[in-house]
Amino acid sequence: MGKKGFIFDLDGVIVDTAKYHYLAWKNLADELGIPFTEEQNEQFKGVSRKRCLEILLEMGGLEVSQEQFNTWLVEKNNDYLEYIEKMNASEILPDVPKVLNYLKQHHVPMALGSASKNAKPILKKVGLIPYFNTIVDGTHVTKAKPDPEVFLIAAAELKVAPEDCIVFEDALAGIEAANSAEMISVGIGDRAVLTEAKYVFKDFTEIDINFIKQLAQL
Ligand code: B16
Ligand code: MG
Repeated sequence: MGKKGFIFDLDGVIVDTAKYHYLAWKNLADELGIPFTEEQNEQFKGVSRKRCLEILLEMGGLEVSQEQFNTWLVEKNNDYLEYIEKMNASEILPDVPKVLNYLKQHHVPMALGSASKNAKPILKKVGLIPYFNTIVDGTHVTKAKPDPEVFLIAAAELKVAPEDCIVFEDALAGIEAANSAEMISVGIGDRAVLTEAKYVFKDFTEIDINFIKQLAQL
């Protein structure tokens, strides 16, 4: 076994942008007369923007032209961008810096592996860019989670073998992606949802630094 690498999902792991995605999708859903609850928003976690809109339209039983589809995609994203414009370091989820700082101090390579095309501006807003050796996001991948592409690119860029990578994910699709890349999956969220994760924690406050030390084999 070689050097270890850590890969972090963004939304739901490092920051809670899911609430802003929800508000922006809700605005569009209201406009289209499609009922949309926070529960339904669960299906949108870890899923690409395009796929989210397809799901929303399926929920409403709507079929639309490519042009209309693209207009709504832009509308949703512009709305979302207004929410993230106001983000700052206070939105980093509790105890995430504890883990990032520990790994940084021990020179463990770290990557971001997110489906979001807005990952870089969000990391900039919250001041976490310097922690990551590489940022692999929705602008780099052709296949969405549960396809392992995003994590495999991250591992290659970290120059760490996939089986030596540890992935932190809040979405089931992301856990599946990590598992099919033969990485160690750590679920952040509900044990009942993240059934396939090797380990599950409610959030980072439940993670003991000794656990990280062991995973990193320090
Ligand atoms: P954007 P993650 C994902 O981020 C979100 O969980 C998902 O809800 C969103 O639709 C997707 O990013 C695309 O985001 O519209 O910003 O490109 O969890 O993979 O960090
Ligand atoms: Mg996520």
